[in-house]
Amino acid sequence: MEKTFLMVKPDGVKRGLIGEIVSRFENKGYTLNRLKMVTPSVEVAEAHYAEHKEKPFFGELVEFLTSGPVVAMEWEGEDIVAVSRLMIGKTKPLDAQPGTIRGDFASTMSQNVIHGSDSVASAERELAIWFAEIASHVS
Ligand code: RTP
Ligand code: MG
Repeated sequence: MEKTFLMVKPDGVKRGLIGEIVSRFENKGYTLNRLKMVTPSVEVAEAHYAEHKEKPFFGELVEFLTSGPVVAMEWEGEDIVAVSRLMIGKTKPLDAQPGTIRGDFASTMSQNVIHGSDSVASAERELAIWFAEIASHVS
């Protein structure tokens, strides 16, 4: 069965949205396999967002992700990578439809409550970063 990596970002944790977000995926029928609450290290945050290393907003991205606890999760279900991205909604607030998590709870591009892997390959890479044994001594 397909797996994905979902994460409640620091703003989502601070705003008390963990239960709301977990409920949406539970209600959808997906299975929560693993969950941990951690304040990410700079090393883990940089590895997670490695694809954006050259972007002008990379520094802010890492600073934001390391600003407080996040809830890192492995979820499983049919076509979960693509469907969870639909449930999360688009990155730009103007494009995030009401009914999606970002559409309902996020009003800025930088603080958008939740991360979801964008492909099966990204999911494998991210789950290895956040849940492999090596992560336990870098996070
Ligand atoms: P995420 O990886 O966090 O789930 O978000 P995403 O796939 O929807 O968006 P992505 O393109 O991967 O960008 C990662 C995060 O970087 C911030 N961003 N800022 N200023 C900008 O142009 C810009 N573009 C992206 C967003 O906070 C986005 O979640
Ligand atoms: Mg992304």
